Amino acid sequence: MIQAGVSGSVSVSFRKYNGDPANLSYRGGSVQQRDAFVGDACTGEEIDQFSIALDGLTRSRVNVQQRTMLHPGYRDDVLVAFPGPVIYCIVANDSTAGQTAQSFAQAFLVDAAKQHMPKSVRSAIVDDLSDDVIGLDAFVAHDSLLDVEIDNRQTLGFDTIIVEDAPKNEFVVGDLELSPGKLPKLVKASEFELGRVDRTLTLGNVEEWTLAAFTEGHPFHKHVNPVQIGSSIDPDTGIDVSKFDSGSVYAGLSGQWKDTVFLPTNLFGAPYVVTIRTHYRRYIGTFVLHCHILDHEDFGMMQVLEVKMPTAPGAGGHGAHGH
Ligand SMILES: [Cu+2]
Repeated sequence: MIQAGVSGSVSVSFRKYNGDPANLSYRGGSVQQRDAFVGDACTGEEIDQFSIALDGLTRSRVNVQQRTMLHPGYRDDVLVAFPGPVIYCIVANDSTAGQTAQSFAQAFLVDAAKQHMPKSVRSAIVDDLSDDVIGLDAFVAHDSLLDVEIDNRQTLGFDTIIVEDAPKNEFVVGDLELSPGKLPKLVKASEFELGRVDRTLTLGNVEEWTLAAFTEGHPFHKHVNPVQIGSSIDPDTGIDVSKFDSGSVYAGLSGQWKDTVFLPTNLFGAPYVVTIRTHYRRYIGTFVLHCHILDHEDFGMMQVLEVKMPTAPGAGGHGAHGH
């Protein structure tokens, strides 16, 4: 499933259709009318979805989810086992959790590995898939950065600033001022400017970035090298919601690779503090990061980055990361 970035976030679930099949023809109408239709007819339990990849990057293990959260720019590859040949609804909202079909998804993946994997790796892959958590480690394209020494840190914040009597609001990107025990503050914020390089990076470096969105959530999207999610701290509870057992819609993201990461806020616009790591592996030159809500990007929520050789003027040195 792909959310291209031209509407808001959606959470997708699959439920059995229990209404009259004669009522299935397309019906336009208000959101309330559609919600009423779904509430009357799509009353089956939510079916488990087994997520194997995020933004096309394989997860380290399968994540079992009843809802797939698709923020602008997100892609999620899921396996779904429909329990029987009846009509199902694809529903974009919240509901109660459904029953588990884990054994079906697991058996499907194990069978596929037995048939298609080369002999030299087959038994290791089958063992990993047969584990309770359905491990996919052999398919993860990048070595984890979470335990390696980092060369540099960056901070980044997104905010929408309402400007009275102006033709448009300001869509800014800046740095964060971080102080222990306090929420981050957005500093040095500005809109995109053609010809300006906002960050100079060094080839070979591993960096940790601390990210936050203010006022409302924004999906952070960086080109070229993917990012590995470290943590995402809820401003109200201090809990890392990216851990597998957090019970949150953000559960299971820690340690996974993506190129679009949603930066949530709480109801009052206070930011979750998200950390990611990234490695400038091969590419030298300029590229961009931006909010993946495309209207925000077009209105200025974008920065230009440049990766330079470690020996180039203005590069930060280091750059000999040996892994
Ligand atoms: Cu945005």
